[in-house]
Amino acid sequence: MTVLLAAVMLPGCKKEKEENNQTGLVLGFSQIGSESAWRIGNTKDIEEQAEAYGIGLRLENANQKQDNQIAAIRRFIAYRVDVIAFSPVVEEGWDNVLMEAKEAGIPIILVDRDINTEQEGLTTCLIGADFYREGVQAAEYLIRKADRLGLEHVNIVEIGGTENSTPMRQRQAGFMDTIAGDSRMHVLESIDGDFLKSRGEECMRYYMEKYGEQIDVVFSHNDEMTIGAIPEIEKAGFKPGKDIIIISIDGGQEAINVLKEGKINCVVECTPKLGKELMETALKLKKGETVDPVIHPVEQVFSDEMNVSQIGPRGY
Ligand code: GYE
Repeated sequence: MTVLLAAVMLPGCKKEKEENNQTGLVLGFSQIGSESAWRIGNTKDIEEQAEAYGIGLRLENANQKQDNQIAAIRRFIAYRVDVIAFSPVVEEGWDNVLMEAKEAGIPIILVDRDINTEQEGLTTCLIGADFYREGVQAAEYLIRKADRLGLEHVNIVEIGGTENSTPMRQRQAGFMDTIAGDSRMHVLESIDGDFLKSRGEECMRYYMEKYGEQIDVVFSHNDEMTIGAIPEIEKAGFKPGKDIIIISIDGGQEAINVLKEGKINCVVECTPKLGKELMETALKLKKGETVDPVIHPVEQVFSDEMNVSQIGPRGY
């Protein structure tokens, strides 16, 4: 009965969302998927802000597949939305579909992640975090922590985000560039954990079996993978946050709770709240105004260097 009702009601709800456009603007948005609390928070924020701004939103979830995103962008073109936005799962492979949008005269906004194209001028701007800086901040925390503990040799294992994605590439580059100047730091291995909790778990199990007590630090590119990794450290008989330094990125509520328990040492914030900037930018583009090519949100670092009990509710 419930399923039937949902099936009957869903298309109606979608239409309502698109028709809620007091501004006369329809925005097509292709989201990557629902792989993390970050992503779910990002989708929710974009839906809420579209509603608040009176912008009609046509949102499609690509279930982590680039092909689905390309198909969604083609549907947005056919539907003749005013502006197209998307969070590209990987950086390469967008030239053709973006040329089609350009020929149709529809401006493109990149949300969250960047792309690499052969042709220039296919997109108007990028609204997303400075991932390189997040990697630098993670490494700077580690250097301070090693100083405080008086460590002379630091073995690091890395659990990386989706291969060929901007946050994976930039977080790794920022981190590696920063530790390169510190002769105590040694990276034992880096593996792609695809930003998924299940992969974080698998990677950590492998690391514990292969390196065991040699591991001093886990640098994980997002909270989901960190939360997947922690029980594997415990199962192997070590205390996360004490025997092994745990560094994560995102700052969702679940990870902040674990930071408060002392099982994570540092979480670099990456905010999913990009909806407001997205709506403002889409409105400017509709009016034919120019927009800033890159918009980075302001972000902070949460760690055992501060009074963690005072960190307020995160909202994602
Ligand atoms: O860190 C991760 C998500 O692109 C910033 O994607 C985003 C990343 C985020 O799945 O949790």
